[in-house]
Amino acid sequence: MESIEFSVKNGVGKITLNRPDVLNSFNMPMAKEMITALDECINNKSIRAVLITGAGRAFCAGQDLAAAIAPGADIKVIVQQQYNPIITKIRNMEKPIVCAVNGVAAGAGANLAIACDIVLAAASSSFIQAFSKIGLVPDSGGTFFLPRLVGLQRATALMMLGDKVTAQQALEFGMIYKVLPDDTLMAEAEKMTEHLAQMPTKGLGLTKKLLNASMHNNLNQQLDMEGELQAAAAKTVDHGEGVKAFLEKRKPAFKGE
Ligand code: T3D
Repeated sequence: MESIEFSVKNGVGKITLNRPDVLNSFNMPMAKEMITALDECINNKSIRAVLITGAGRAFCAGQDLAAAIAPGADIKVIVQQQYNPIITKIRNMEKPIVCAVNGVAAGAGANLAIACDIVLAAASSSFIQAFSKIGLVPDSGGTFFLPRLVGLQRATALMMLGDKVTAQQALEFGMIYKVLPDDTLMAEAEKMTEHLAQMPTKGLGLTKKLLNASMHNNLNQQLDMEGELQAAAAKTVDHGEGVKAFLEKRKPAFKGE
């Protein structure tokens, strides 16, 4: 892979967007590599949690604007073949995904970050719904996730004005989970993702499935689904191990099964 780095260690699949000269903005080759890496995270049983971050001073500046206006470029194809599969794979992967936002996250980069399960941000990082500034509409699931995270009024203002949101503001708005000092972000993100990878990951995957469904289900549908997936969780090896370890007063050894 040339535009991303991908590694697997301690149960964690780590994806690093790696085009720092253009602030890790997406062109088609980078998107294709990211899709391949996400597929590996989905299919490889030894990967039990995923970490997404960026190389250099930015997280991701969204679409590579030079690539977007290159001869033959078709925006509909770009959205359908780059961003939609990435966001769908992130949401449908039944494994926890941590995003470590190491610098500016703009356009599709901002929406990629907030599609992840747990977002940690460096204190100096920022989020910009940059689309409106170049006459585009937000994509990459932004119009789905942002109003649900911060409310319709704030999402509308951020998406129309394209204002820069600091990491601290993003935390106060409910867009992200934690702000960390720049120099400890990566170590903390790796520690959290490795911890998640040792947890009962089948159950975490089912939790994610429930949270996805809660975006459109009514209460009765959600209660039914909770019953169904609780029954599935109760049949996992990890549930048996968790209860046994509790009763034996020892640390559980979860396998993600
Ligand atoms: O196909 C489609 O268009 C549909 C899909 C749309 C999805 C989208 O994401 S649309 C939104 C696209 N992104 C943007 O509009 C953001 C553009 N970038 C910026 O506004 C700024 O770069 C930032 C606010 C992110 C950071 O500003 P700053 O001052 O820290 O850095 P800079 O100097 O602007 O950028 C550094 C370099 O990265 C620079 O190149 P140079 O001068 O060193 O050779 C700059 O051109 C390059 N760069 C930054 N963003 C992009 C980019 N090159 C290509 N595409 C970019 N998006």
